[in-house]
Amino acid sequence: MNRYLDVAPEVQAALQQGKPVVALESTIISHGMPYPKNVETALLVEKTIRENGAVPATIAVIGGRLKAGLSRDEIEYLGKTGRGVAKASRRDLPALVARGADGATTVATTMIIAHLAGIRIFATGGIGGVHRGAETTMDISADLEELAHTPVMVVCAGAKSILDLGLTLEYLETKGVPVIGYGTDELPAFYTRRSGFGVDYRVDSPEELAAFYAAQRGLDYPGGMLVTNPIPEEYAMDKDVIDAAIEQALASAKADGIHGKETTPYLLAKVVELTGGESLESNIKLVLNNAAVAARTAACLAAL
Ligand code: PSU
Ligand code: MN
Repeated sequence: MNRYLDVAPEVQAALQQGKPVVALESTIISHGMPYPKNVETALLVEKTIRENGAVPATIAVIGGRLKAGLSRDEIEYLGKTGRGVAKASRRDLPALVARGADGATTVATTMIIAHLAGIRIFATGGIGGVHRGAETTMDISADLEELAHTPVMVVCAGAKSILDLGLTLEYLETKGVPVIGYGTDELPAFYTRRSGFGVDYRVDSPEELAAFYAAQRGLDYPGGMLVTNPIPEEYAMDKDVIDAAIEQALASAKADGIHGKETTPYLLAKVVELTGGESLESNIKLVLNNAAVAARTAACLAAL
């Protein structure tokens, strides 16, 4: 076991007994949603994982320790402190560990810690990707590079069109990351079920998702895979409403001179502000939907 890693006893026991475990990220708690909805959602996601037959392991860095599995108090602390907790991507881990600091883990960092703990499946809302205008800014999320190197399956609802979805798919193809549509041929765009871009493979059952993951491991090369699970129809947003909010958010990010690691949290918060909380409700519903698919897939994988 890694010297900086603490695995919660329940998670450790499940892993030792070959029982299903699902990792969850914490940037979505500290930077992705406002308090107290963020804490309520984090706890509800854990409950959904349990109801679907797996043990949840919410991941974060606390006091310089890499944590796989958090207590209620730790989740409450991350949610309440919000942006006061550093957003931690791959490059931030050495500094946080060396300084004994706290960090809310992005998709990339959650994958790293999940893998160190031996967790194979991870559920979230949306991943980072290639930003619009990346051909000049070079703003490409470390999440994509992590998917290329770390053998964890990430179940998400696609990516928001704050990103360039076409370039994001190109990048993933170059890096050898399979993009799977769960029950769809089309990449979902987070708040909406459709993006106009096709996925690499359509899979309709957790059993087959587990088979894809097992085959990737059997091929013995590094890297994970991305499962994109469309938001349930009844919670999807109107495309025109969300597109207008995203355009406006992008324009104000430019006007405010936002760049670097602040870009994604800024855009996410702006979209919520502009859509009057409707997008927050959709966000919560799609995360729960992803948690259920991830837990059922983890159960199938444990049975292989
Ligand atoms: N996209 C979302 N919600 C999120 C994030 C992205 O729709 O909460 C968070 C995730 O933690 C993701 C991170 O890993 O933002 C990506 O940040 P960046 O683009 O700076 O790599
Ligand atoms: Mn970036």
